[in-house]
Amino acid sequence: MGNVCVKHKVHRVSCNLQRMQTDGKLFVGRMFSVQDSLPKLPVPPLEQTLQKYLRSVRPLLTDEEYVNTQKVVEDFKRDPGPKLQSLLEKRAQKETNWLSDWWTNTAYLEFRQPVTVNVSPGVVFPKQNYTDKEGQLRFTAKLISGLLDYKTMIDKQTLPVEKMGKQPLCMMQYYKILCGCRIPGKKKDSWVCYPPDEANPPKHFVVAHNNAFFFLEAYGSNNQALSTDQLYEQLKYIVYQSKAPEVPIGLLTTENRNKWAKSYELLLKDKETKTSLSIIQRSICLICIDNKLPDSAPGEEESTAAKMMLHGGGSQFNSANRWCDKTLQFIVGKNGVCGLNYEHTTAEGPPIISIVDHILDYCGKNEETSTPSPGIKAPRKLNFNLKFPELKENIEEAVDNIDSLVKDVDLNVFKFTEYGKNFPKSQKLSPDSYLQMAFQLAYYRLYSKPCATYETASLRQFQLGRTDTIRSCSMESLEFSKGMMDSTLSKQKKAELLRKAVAEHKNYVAEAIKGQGIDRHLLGLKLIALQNNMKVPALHMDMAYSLSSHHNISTSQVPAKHEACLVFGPTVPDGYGVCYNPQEKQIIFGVSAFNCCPETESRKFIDSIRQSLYEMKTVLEGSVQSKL
Ligand code: COA
Ligand code: HC5
Repeated sequence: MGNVCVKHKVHRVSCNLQRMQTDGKLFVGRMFSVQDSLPKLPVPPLEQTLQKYLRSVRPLLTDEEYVNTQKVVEDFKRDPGPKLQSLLEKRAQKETNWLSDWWTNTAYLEFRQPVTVNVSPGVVFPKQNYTDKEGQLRFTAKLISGLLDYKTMIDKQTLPVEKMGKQPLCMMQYYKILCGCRIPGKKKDSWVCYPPDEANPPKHFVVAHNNAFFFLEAYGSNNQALSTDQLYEQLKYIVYQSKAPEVPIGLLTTENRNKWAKSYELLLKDKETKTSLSIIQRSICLICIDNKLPDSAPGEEESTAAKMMLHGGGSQFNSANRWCDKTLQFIVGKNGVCGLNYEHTTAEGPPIISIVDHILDYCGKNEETSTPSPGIKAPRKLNFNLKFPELKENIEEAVDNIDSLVKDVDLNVFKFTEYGKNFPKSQKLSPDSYLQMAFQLAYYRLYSKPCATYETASLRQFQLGRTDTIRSCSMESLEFSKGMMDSTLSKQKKAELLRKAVAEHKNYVAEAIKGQGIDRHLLGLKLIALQNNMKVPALHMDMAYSLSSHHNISTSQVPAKHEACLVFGPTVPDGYGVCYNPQEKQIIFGVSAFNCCPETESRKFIDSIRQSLYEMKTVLEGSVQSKL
């Protein structure tokens, strides 16, 4: 296996992730067996990015605007483009990944709005069949056992290396999910991570119930995980110890980050409170046992559940029963409603979903295999002393703010059951590109214009890779959308336009996942200018750049084995957030918008997506595929 050693700097910790001692032998886990041989993220050629950029903005601009942007790009190509490109290439030679730290800062740590709704996605699990408190706690205990089972594979690095096609993927995100936490800062947040091979890795959970937080040890005296029955007894004890709702201190974590940072600083002044905060940060994850669930109209149960996962329903429901800085919060609600919320700084959706799929498989098995662990201790309630009157005021303000945010979120879940990935596959079309074209058509039908659209592209083929943007709106998608709305066109012609638009999108995807996308490259060129005390280039100040970065549709495909529904908020006030889980015979969508924007409405967009999916199938079935 060789002497493989990856050093990766995180903000406060550096971890030697490859070497660990297992049963007295030096062990290089198979999870990281190819880590060192993964390619480094390339810096794409400047000329290529600029050409692609011009193509991508074309459908969003008038002729006159486009001519102007062409000139801006030409100027940039002469100066300062080449200089910035060469500086960026130098950075890329030095760093394991020229983008990853910049991305963590720009996309996450410097972002000042609340992580709730704006950053942290929610996942709804398939409904479980418990109906009372005992069932809720028994399911929670089993969920924890399933999680610990998965955690062993992370800790021992025995998880198989994930692949995309034949390409192995970077597994580093898995190492950060069950040991990390975001920390608020006044201008910029930071995060901590206590990975398994560092001293004192996390061995406890924090359980939230009735807005109180409890320290729950996961392992007994000989490092053996508590059995499911033992966990159940511990959870029962926690519930018994927290019969009445506590001061909703968790709401502070749903606040604007600067505000939360001010409160956090005050909290740290008290020694006991500081210890409580550290216990939360150093935990494996949060387990939220929720109490209340708002009534849902018939057919709305899944959307209500999705709101519970995204924001907790407001101060009257479960929003305070959370610690939103924590990377992972499993949420077990009443009547079988469960799922999770995760803070996005350290990981993308797929590793999270891999854990979810494992837990749901584990919970689906009836037999109880775990044996009791000796030497377990009773859970301990964490104390928070709100010494400063300002803290109480800040909590009151947080109540108002979360309630306004909750009111503003317009969220609906949509299960399209007519067909799934199977249909586009049968038409020899990429299901993902096909769905992206359905979004383009859905938007065009409602607004008679195209819009900048974001789709996540995975960069995990590269060391420490995160994401790039797939600009799904293209001239081809616009031609397709217009064509579909034109009653004079034949099905044959419409199908051709669809195939062309899908091909264009698929090509963009193929390039983006190879590190030849344009958005992160353009971001890099801007950040390297700033780092070298140069001004922001005119290209980045041009209206085409801001317009094409104002994503009225922000999307992400996150496939899951189980019937999970995934949701996140829009990234602009007048936009839609669309997360989709395409399964073989159905597609599950979570669609969000903001109520404060009169032009957007999640139901309206869902109806339009549904219509697009029907119409696209009809035109494909009513046409003959060209042999060319
Ligand atoms: N004909 C028939 N089948 C086809 C096809 C075609 N022309 N093109 C693709 N398919 C098949 C694929 O083989 C695949 O088969 P499978 O279901 O057996 O796996 C399936 O259709 C899906 O392929 P496709 O729809 O093209 O998508 P993809 O799996 O390649 O994913 C992205 C595309 C962009 C979603 C993916 O590359 C990516 O980057 N994902 C990252 C998402 C992410 O990280 N999200 C979370 C962010 S937090
Ligand atoms: C549970 C899965 C949620 C998916 C979250 C996701 O896709 O986040 C995107 C991350 C990225 O870098 O593209 C961001 N987005 C929500 C704005 C699409």
